[in-house]
Amino acid sequence: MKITSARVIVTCPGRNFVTLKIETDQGVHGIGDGTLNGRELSVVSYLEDHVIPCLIGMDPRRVEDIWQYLYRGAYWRRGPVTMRAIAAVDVALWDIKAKMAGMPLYQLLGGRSRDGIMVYGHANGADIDRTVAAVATYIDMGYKAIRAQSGVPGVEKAYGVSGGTLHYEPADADLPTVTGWDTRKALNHVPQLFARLRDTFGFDYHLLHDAHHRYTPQEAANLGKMLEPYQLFWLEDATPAENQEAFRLIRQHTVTPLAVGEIFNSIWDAKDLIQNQLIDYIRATIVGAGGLTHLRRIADLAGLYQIRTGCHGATDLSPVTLGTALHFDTWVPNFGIQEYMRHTEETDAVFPHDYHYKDGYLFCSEQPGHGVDIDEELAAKYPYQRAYLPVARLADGQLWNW
Ligand code: GCO
Ligand code: MG
Repeated sequence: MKITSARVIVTCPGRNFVTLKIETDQGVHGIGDGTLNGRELSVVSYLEDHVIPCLIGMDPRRVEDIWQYLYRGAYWRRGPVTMRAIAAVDVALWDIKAKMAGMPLYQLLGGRSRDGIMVYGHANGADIDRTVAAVATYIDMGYKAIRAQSGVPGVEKAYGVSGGTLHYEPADADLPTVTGWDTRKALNHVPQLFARLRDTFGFDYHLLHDAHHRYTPQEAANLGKMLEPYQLFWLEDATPAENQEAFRLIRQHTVTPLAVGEIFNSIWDAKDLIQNQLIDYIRATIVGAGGLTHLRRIADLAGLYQIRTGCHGATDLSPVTLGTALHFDTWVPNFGIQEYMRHTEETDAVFPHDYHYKDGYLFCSEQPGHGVDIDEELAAKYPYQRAYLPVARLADGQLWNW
């Protein structure tokens, strides 16, 4: 069996997606996602200029060997661009393998471990009242777990607050929007938000919060401690994790569960955090961390330490990644939760799929493969549009972590 062609399709049905389509001499094709929010065309070039020429003629059934070839064979290891390109190939190859086997992908991973995938949705509002109302909407829709963010008084465009309710898209302009940040004000505000939420909705729902890398370890420890009475499911990205040791300080001061890893691209980004039990949930996902082949290694390492998965699932991860993550989630023994930010109708139409939401859970496709395809004709109607994530600045103008 041979790979006869591989093509990159860039489409922007409201936001940009980079999709790889691999075709074979047996008429079976596979689809992979390589989207890197705000830096999409770098992955396109990496795939077209450096990966696809090597793939033609290869045996698509050798998923592991091709992964090693693209990782070790490049000499230059890791990084968001390389690992997304590898992920796109890896997922397309798993798709082909599962289609050849006539099985939904989770069967090849080891079969079903659970009936449905518990997801969390994003409730946000310009102030606490509006966030409370947004959480109520999610509860009405059956969600068991909800991430809550709210505008911080005195902070211009605080992280995580959007205009709409169900669809939130941070990459909102063709040059980075400038947003504000003030740690002191946020530390006053966030505990008040969760006090109100628990007061209003009780303790039966899981509540999550994303700190989006804004705090120092000491400030994050303080926040975690203040949030303890409200029993969060997790506090996410409490501090940047380039220095994995930073989480030790947070850990020593609070029992609020910690999640990190949406920007990780390899097991090496997570190794110390996992082995020292400094986190509770690992957020790496398929497209970010080198595909299914690599993500399952991260999950297996995490499982040794009772650390559970919590795959990143923002809108910049295409339906191909979400659909594939649902197979991973259906199988992985140490599953925790899956993030679910709904795609727009336009996006869903470009990527036909049959995974579906019901009552707080997502259910993966039962079709052979991962179950997500691309409608190329429709995709061609939405040409690439440059869009960047915002930056954050403090009141004095200094750049901060967005
Ligand atoms: C999340 C995230 C995202 C990211 C986005 C960047 O927890 O879902 O933090 O919303 O900001 O994926 O591209
Ligand atoms: Mg996040």
